Amino acid sequence: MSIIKDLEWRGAINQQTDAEGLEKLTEKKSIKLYCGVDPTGDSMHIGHLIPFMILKRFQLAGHQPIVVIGGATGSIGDPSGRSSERTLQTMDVVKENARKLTHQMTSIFNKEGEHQFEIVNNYEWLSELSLLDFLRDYGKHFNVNVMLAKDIVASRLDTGISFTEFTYQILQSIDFHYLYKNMDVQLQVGGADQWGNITAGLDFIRRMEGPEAEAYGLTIPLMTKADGSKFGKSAGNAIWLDPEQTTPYEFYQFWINQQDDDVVKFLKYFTFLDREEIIAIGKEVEENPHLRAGQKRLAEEITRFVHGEEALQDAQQISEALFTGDVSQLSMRQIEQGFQNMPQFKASSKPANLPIWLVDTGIVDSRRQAREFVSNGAISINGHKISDIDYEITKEDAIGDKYFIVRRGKKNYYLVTLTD
Ligand code: 383
Repeated sequence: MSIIKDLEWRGAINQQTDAEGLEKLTEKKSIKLYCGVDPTGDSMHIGHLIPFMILKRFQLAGHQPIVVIGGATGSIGDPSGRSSERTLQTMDVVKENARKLTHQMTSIFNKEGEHQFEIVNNYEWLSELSLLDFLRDYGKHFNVNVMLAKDIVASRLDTGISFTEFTYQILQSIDFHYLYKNMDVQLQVGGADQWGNITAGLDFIRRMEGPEAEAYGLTIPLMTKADGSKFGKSAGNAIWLDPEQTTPYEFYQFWINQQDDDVVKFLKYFTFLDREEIIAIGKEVEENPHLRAGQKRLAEEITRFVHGEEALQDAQQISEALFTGDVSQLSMRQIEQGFQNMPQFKASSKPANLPIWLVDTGIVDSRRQAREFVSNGAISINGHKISDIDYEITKEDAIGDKYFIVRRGKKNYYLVTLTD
């Protein structure tokens, strides 16, 4: 199957400038293609993954991906998909973000022993441009009427758009032309929001290099969910690729919690599993939805891809332990990760009567209630059920002399950290 047919099957194509031409070209030879990301933040989120995973798919089919980190464009800010003007960030912040994104991109897409993405920063060429060169060599080829008609700009005419953001499409066009001319790049890939910028670049390439210039654009649909809720958020927070901002455990859980209706679509977008396997998993999801085999496979594949095998194992062990209640085997590192966003309490290491300790830590409101929970067998400490209301809890019970994992009922977990 051709790479383009594979992308079509995955539902990953929104628009193409010349579908037939691109399919022919990619079947004929190994091409270079690119996608850009602006360092407007210090981490990518899962929405960014899709286009870069598509670059990876092209690479697996024998093509050569280039990533543009927008050190220059990011200092301006793309107006696409935004309803209001951005606040400029300092150049120092943009540079630091660019460094972090480059690092993130490298750790996900340039793993040892695999083919590498080439990563370039458009600050390299865009920062060299003088104002007069910009106006004479580039500005002259852009028609303001055409620029105004682009969705990105047209949608902002009511509320207003600065000259700076208005100019953004020219910068991205200069990139495409620069990469076409100097690095032989023939295709730009991006999300549906990038259509205006990508086609502006293609027009510019033809203007500079003649109508025969062979370059293409391809966009990917905006990700949607079957129930209409917004994709990529969990409890209102974005799912970041930076493990400090979204732990690999939370990341894994995000995928595990997806609905049956979305699983096949996400497997097509976010894994490199082939058609047969995805179809087989889809069947399994339909026949035995309660097993959640699709969600598990999705979470496993994508967590391994983004965070690596070790982080995946941690995430799986934490999930398993919290599900079964058998938390006694968790390592300190796993406890810290798994409980980061759960209720946390502190206690001194003095031995204490369990019901009283539960009240003193703040987990239970009253001694009467605490005694009830304990005698009913509702309380486990570090995976062991304790139903003796006279039980003395001591430092020796703590995991690593530091943590008590308290479980009340099936689902309520609390982490108690010893302060001394
Ligand atoms: C900069 C210079 C180029 C080509 C592209 C760019 C960045 C582009 C942009 N992209 C988004 C971003 O940076 O703003 N102008 O956050 C997102 N992308 C990709 C994809 C997406 C887009 O990085 O749809 C989601 O991830 O295109 O919003 O020469």
